[in-house]
Amino acid sequence: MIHNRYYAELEKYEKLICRKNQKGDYYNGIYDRYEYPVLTRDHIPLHWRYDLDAGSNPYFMERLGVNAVMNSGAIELDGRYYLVVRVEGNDRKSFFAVAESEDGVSGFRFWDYPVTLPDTCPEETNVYDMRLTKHEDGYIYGVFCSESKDRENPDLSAAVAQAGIVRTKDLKSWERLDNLTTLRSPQQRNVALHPEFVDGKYAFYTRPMDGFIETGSGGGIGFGLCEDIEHAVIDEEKIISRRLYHTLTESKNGAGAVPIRGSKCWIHIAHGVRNTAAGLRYVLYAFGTDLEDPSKVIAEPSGVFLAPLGKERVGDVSNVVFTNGAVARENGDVYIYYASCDTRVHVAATTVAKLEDYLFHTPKDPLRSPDCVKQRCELITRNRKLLEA
Ligand code: BGC
Ligand code: BMA
Repeated sequence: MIHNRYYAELEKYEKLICRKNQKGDYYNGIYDRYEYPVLTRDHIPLHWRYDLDAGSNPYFMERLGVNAVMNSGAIELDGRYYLVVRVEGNDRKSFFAVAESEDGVSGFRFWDYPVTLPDTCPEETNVYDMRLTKHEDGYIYGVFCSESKDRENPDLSAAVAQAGIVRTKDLKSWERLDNLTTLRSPQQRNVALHPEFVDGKYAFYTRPMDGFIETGSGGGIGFGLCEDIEHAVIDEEKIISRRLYHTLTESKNGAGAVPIRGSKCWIHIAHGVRNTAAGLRYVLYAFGTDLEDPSKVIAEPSGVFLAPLGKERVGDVSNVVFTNGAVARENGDVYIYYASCDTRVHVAATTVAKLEDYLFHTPKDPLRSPDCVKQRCELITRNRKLLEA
């Protein structure tokens, strides 16, 4: 028999899923933040967490709790929105699950079961942060981080991060391909596949790093080509978005959402990390690359695109926003799915036109305080003339 309490909890759950979302008060002209997160752990179906049977679960306890839902790949298929969500169980292991919505800003519901990835790497302990690419070869690719214990290092938290690759046509059956091999970088995280062939090859954004946490000599977001997606090997990784001293990318950076084809450039929304007394701070930044040569940066606005704000600032890993998925619709609307603090998923809405205006008309970072003051004074002077006219 189903436990009585189930029905009371189900009512709360349905109320949450059916809650309409709307744009919040925050304004910067660049994007609108929606008021409510689109996904939280409370969006996980009750029967994924509770044993509903009153006989075996007399107290109606969560038996397999979910700690957080975050960092989602995103895709639009036939006018509907799908997130491939990183779900983190109470046991700290992550897995993927598909959530679907009609309008992309509310009503996200998980499918019947989480994604079962082909289990091809016995040493793999954890998987997370899938980027979904609708590739021109006709497949949808998922590139994610595959993490294993570093057996050669006695430190218990020493690990190895690799880029796992799967493909699908329907988000239901997934074929696992070989992990990406980068000949010059021992570890990889935050890898994304470009949606189009470049010089007839598959193009990846990589993030070379020496160790598991520290990128070390890894200079930033890399770009590399490979011939065979089923056994992907990249030799040279060209650094396209470099880490820089005293900017938001000083400690690390990495590709975020798969780049969006605009009318002037490929639009990249990436993350940058700096170290602080309060730990690592993750923010989003943006840049644009050449439509013909996506490894060539042609727009580099200064500073933060999106940083954790208000309630977004607190969670399991505080002071973090992270994106690995956005949807660009044919009409130019863009939905950026970002997680805050490894805890929940939000959406910000904008358009391709706004993003390109932002990319090409936001001043560049002059990199030194005196030049930054000069830059700001110029703006103030121009505006004062207008205000006084
Ligand atoms: C966590 C990731 C994190 C990475 C580096 C992994 O074990 O699951 O969320 O980004 O460590 O800190
Ligand atoms: C990692 C990322 C994310 C996470 C972030 C903050 O490096 O890959 O999984 O959101 O750290 O913990």
